[in-house]
Amino acid sequence: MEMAPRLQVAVCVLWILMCTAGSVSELTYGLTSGTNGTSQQDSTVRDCSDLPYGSPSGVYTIHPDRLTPTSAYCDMDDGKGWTVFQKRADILPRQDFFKDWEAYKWGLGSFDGEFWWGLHHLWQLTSQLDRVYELRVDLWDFENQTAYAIYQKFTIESEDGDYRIDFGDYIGTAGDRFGLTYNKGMKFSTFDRDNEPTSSNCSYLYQGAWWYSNCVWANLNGQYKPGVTGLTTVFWYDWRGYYSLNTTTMKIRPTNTL
Ligand SMILES: [Ca+2]
Repeated sequence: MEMAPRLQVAVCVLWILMCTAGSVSELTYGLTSGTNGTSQQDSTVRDCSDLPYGSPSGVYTIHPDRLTPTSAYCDMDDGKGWTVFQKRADILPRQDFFKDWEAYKWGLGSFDGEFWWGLHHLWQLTSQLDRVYELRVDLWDFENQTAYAIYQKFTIESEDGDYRIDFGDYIGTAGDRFGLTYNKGMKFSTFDRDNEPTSSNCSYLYQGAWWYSNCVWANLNGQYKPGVTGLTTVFWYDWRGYYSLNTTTMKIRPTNTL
């Protein structure tokens, strides 16, 4: 009998924790958080690099504008605190990436599987005056080969600028004869928001969403089609041509913190 009130308190505390975690994941506009829940952080945590050293990789609540709690997947494996904004992987159920502007603005998918974090959050982070970000792209094929591309000074403009992309020097093994540099300075386009200069619709042609120009040599939000070679797949042309890749990630971290 003595245990009953304590048990009741424990259940209530657990219930409150579960409800809190639930409301956090609802703030992510279609993105669902990991099964391990979201780790709440205070507003000084703007991106994943602000997490305490030794924190495990996972989903955290960060504050890209120093105010708004936002769930993000943090890759802490190398201790540098990368904020991951794109992931494709051989995970079921398959996530549809052929989505509209609002989906790419606010995010799509699941932190447990494939996801796009959201252009709004990327703009919030990369427009901070006191932080300069580097972008790292990692690629895997189905033959256990991997390649990467790193770009310095990665920024995204606001929605008024259609999330125009800019970045500096490339280093890496994926190749950038075309790579992402082909699309440098371009606005983001989805099938319902054609912001690229061609007379056609690159998003429809390549079945994805990207900073298309005329049109693209790296289509990481394309259709996930293992074993297929073609324009609509998830490809990085300079590395494997139009081969549909196994896994891709895109992530950022500040290289200077004032
Ligand atoms: Ca067009």
